[in-house]
Parts: sequence; structure tokens; C-alpha cells
Amino acid sequence: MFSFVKLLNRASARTRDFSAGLTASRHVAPGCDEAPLPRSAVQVPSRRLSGSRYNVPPSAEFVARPSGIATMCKLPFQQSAEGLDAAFIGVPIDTGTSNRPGARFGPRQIRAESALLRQYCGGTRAAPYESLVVADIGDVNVNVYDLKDTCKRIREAYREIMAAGCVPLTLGGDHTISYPILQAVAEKHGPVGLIHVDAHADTSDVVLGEKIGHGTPFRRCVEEGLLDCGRVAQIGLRGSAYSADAYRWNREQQGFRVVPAEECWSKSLTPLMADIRQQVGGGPVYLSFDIDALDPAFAPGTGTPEIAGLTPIQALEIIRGCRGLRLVGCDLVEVSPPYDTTGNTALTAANLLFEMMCVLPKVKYY
Ligand SMILES: [Mn+2]
Repeated sequence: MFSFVKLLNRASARTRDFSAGLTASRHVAPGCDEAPLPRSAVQVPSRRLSGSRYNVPPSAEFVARPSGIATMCKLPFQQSAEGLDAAFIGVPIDTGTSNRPGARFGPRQIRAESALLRQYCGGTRAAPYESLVVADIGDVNVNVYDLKDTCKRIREAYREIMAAGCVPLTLGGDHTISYPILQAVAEKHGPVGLIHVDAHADTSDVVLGEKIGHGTPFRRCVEEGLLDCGRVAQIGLRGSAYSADAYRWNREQQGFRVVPAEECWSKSLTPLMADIRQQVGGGPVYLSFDIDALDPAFAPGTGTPEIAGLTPIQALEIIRGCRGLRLVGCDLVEVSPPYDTTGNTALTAANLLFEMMCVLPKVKYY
């Protein structure tokens, strides 16, 4: 019988820093006559064992995808953002949703589907794990009974992440979460530029008498001065509205660039992103991506779907078009797994989060 230990050793020789996150490979099937692997060799990320700087997920060439604890991209889990350049973090709430619930299960399923992701971006030749120290730092301990308390908990958690000098890559969760996240981001960086990809503007003032919800986060951000409004772009907006000129407040009063879905139909968004880089560059930028920006044919697992949305190709053009910007945080929100039994919405979200990591400052490209 082929030795599992030999397999691991061979893998280590072929893939530098392979054993990082190897908690995934520790399990030995019942009846298998292998001796258990030495504890120290498999339970501690090799970054700390080897002195190497980076975490690298185990390759599916040597460690089966379905094995192990479901961290984002099969990266090591760590308790805090200390020492990290970027961190995946979940915010599992849907108490801010207005229609279909379920986004509280988003982070969990995005992590599960992310097991398919590999180490490099084949399309752009990005090598994030040769450039950044990244880990999964788990979820914010939210209060599913109290949205305002949840916002406070999110703000406090992200203050710590920002204090550690780490870029958060957030797995949502409904869109309410971007408001307390941006409070913490702006506390550190001052008013930030924003690229907001969404079917909806999310700038309502009050909904059902409430100021906090997934339709209001960017209104609250504007009121609190968290955004540098001339450096805000909203892409993919569409659908029926509460008035005929639904985006006037955004455009005329705040100076946002609003790019409705109609202006995106049937074309590459690469030229648009060249314009938007000019508009939002020159300072820190936050990227907030609501999965409902995509057409529900591609991403049905979401709370407020709108027909005639963006394609996954356009989503990649937008995210890859952010390369060169000083991104200080990114989120991917509104994945509601119960509305997509195929898992494809979460799989798409996992890929988009991976692509966000690939365009962070200092990522190496071959
Ligand atoms: Mn939204």
C-alpha cells in the first residue's frame, strides 16, 4: 500500500510550503494501517514551522478537496488578524434582508465551495500566496436577534482587523454589514472611495421605519462622512424602482458615478473599469460586491434577485479592473444558499473573493 507519509513528503518536495494548512490531511481512514502522522508536522501551519513567510493551501494534487475543516480556500484558520496581510472573515447575518432570507448561511457555503480553488489565478497569472500572508479568521460573533447590536459587533471586530494592518475579505451576510465595516475602515483610512457592484443602490433612507437594513447601508455611510463621494461608482443597478428617477440622489446630490445595468449589457466592462480607476484612484478604495449584481440565471441564490443582470465574465472584468487601486477592504454579500441547491451561487462567490485577493496591492504576477 502506498505510504501516505511518503506521498506527503513527495508533495512537500514538489510544492514549496505545501504543508501549510495541512490540518486537512490528518485524517487516516478507519482500517488504514498507517501510523498517525506526527502531531507537530501536520497541525501547525508550516509558515511557523519552516520560517517561510506565507500560508499556502494544500494542493488537491495531494490532499483531497472534500477533506478537512472548511476554511476559505483551505487556508489555515487563525484566531485574529495579527500578522496577516489579508484575511477572509465571515459575517453570517440575514436579519437585514427585506425579501428572501438565508444569507446567514452564505459564509459557510462559500467556504465549502471554495475547496475547488487552486493557488494561482490562471487567467491573470496572479500568485497571491507568494505575495501575501492570508488566513481565514472565522466569523464575527453576530447577534441574529438584534441587527443594531450586530452592527456594533461587526464594527468592533473590524477595528481590530484594521489595527492589525490587515485587509479584510468579507464573506456575507446581507448587505447591512458593509455599513459597520466601512465605519471601521474609515476610522483608519479616512473617507474612502467605493466601487459598489449591485442590482440596487442600497441608499434608501428609511425602510419600514428602520434606518438599518440591507437597503440603507450606503446612505448611512454618506451621512457619517465615511465615503469620498466623488470617488464612488455604482455598477449594475437595475430593476423596478420607487420613483422614475431612482438614482438622482446618488448622481446629483452626492456625485456618485452610477452605471445602470443597461449601460453594461452586451459589452466588455474592461473600458469602463479604465475610466473608473481614473475616477476612484488616488486614495484608499473599498470594493463591495453584492452577488445580486449578477443575473439570477448565474446566481439565483440571493435575497432580492433582478432579471437582466451582469454575467460572471463581466464580474471578473470589474474585479480584475480594480488591479492597481489601493484596495483596503472587499466584501462579497447576499449569497443565500437555500435558494440555490446547485451551490453555484456560492461557488461563484468563492471565485470572486479569490479574484479580489488577487488584485490586492503587492500581489505578485508572473
Ligand atoms: Mn446590495
